[in-house]
This record gives sequence, structure tokens and C-alpha cells, in this order.
Amino acid sequence: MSEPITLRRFLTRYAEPGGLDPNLIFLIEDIASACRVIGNRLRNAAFEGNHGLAGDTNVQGEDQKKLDVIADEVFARICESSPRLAALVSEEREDAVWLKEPEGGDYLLFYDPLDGSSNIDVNLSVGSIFSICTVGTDGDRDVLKAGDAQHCSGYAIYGPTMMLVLTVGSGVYGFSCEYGTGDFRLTHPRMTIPAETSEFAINASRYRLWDAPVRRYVDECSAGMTGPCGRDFNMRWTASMVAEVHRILTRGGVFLYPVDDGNRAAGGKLRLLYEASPMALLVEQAGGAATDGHSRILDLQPTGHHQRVPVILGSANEVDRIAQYHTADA
Ligand code: AHM
Ligand code: MG
Repeated sequence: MSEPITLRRFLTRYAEPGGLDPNLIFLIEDIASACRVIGNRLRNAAFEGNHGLAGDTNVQGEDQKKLDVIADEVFARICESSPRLAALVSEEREDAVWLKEPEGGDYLLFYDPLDGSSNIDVNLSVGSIFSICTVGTDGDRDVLKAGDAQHCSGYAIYGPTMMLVLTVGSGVYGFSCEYGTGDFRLTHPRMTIPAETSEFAINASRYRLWDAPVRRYVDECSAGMTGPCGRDFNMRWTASMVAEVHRILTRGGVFLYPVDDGNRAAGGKLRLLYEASPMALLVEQAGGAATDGHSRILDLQPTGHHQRVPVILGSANEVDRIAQYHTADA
């Protein structure tokens, strides 16, 4: 069996006709290094006294775990010297961090350094999510980029195998971290999401808070063979978006974190720039769909760094069905 190619070889030789900008390759390699370090810090957290709360809240008023803070610092420290990186925009920081006077074509890096961190202490999979856009013109400090402006997005999943999954604008590729060398190697070329699925993921404890279209969808799935779908559905919920999206990229499914009576004032639960947009690009590139119920996620124009949105993504036929229920209810 031939050895799977490394991330560097993929980025330099296989990514796109015409090739990728070398500075984008450097940045993606820096992100991969940051994820490798975060993976090691997670693995050693019990020995380094890094489980539990940091004792602070982030910009969104959420309790930060020690590892949220560590992961954010690792991302910033490793990526900040990337040659054409103009700004870091982190879920954990109030404002964008400008590293240089922005010039047209410079890169902007958006990231959620440790998503699903409520799972750390119970030793379930967590991840890091990232997205890369470019500065429009010299001096332009606008970081409110719509999802369609992303050049690259991806995540690292810290599970039984550490993996990096990314798109550089065409197709989705998964790289497993080789124990010993630490190399990320292409083990999952062209990940695709089947249009049909019989598996959904939602935090069902919020049923009483949902709007009618979401209840209708889950009621129909739960009715199984005797319901309008005419088939049985399976349900999963890991409370870790990276793990949910990874499962959907592996075997299909649909993931919902809708707006509901508990999060309506905030606009939803998940952040547009750090979670919804990067995952929507991956899902579309794998043949799936992603909507907020009414609009394609990648069409949404952000109005603030930390804006939250409803998210419904995964197998296209199910996402379309849920969107139709929203339209019918409008
Ligand atoms: P986080 O960025 O604070 O970790 O929150 C995002 C996470 C997602 O990974 C996951 O889908 C969701 O929050 C879980 O929410 P819940 O606690 O309602 O299950
Ligand atoms: Mg998050």
C-alpha cells in the first residue's frame, strides 16, 4: 500500500489547477501546527492541571475553560508570524487583532480555537474550526465577510484519531495525524455527503422551545415507518459541532441548532463567522446544503463579529425539506 501524501504535498501539488498562493499554504500549515499543539495539550491536560474553568468569561459571557484560553493563545502565537496574515479574528476575543497594516490580498483568519469545550472534562471529541478570507483593498479593515468570500475553511477533530478536514474551495479532504511523525496525511480524499439520510442530530431537550417547522420535522422523523417519511430515523447528539459535522461528512445526516425561545434574543446559538460559515462551506463542497431555515448560510452578510445564527446543515434532501417547512410556516 502506498503511503498517503502529506498535507504539504497535497497543498503544493494537488489542490487546484494553477496552484495555491504559497502564502496561503504557509498559513494553512501554521494552522495545522497550531492544531497539532492543541491536540497534545488536550492529551496532556490532566498532567498539566489544565482541566476545569479558567475563572473568566469570554466576550459572549460564557465561562471559559482553561483549555479554551490555551487553545486561543496557541492559535495566535503560531499563526501571527504567517507572512501575509493581516488579522486574527477569534471567537474568544472581543475584537479582531491586527498584525499589520492591511494590504489587498492579505489574509484574515477566523477561528473557534476549541469548539464543544463542555465535552473536555468528560473526554469526548472536541475540535478547532477555522476559515480564511482576504482583505479587499489596501487599508480595508472590514472583517464582516459573507461565507461565500471564504477561500478555505476546515476543522481539526481531536478524537480517537486527530484529523484535519479542509476545503480550499473545491472538494473536501481529510488528513489523519500520523502517530510518531505528527504528519497530517491524506486518508479521506473527496469526502461527500449523500443527499438522502435517516439520521438527525438536535438537542432534543429544547423541544418545548422550538418553532413549529422544527417540531414538525422532528415529529415526522420520530414517527418512523408510520409517519410521512415512511422510514425509521436514528438520532445522535454529541454537543460538539465538529464531531457532528465529521459524522455527517463520513456517513450523511442532518444537524440542527435552530433559533428557539431560549436563544431568540441572541439570534441563535452558533456563531456565523467561527462556526456556521466555515462548516457551511465544507458541507456544500461535500455536496450537502446549509441554511438558517430561510437563507443559504453562505449568503448571509454578517453584521457583527460574534453574530449568532440558526444552523441546519447536512444531507441536501433533508435540509431542503426543513427549509420548505420554514417557508410554509412564514
Ligand atoms: P462552544 O463554542 O461554546 O463550545 O458552543 C458550541 C457548541 C457546539 O459545538 C454544539 O453544537 C453546541 O454548542 C452544543 O450545545 P448544547 O449545549 O445546547 O448541546
Ligand atoms: Mg464554538
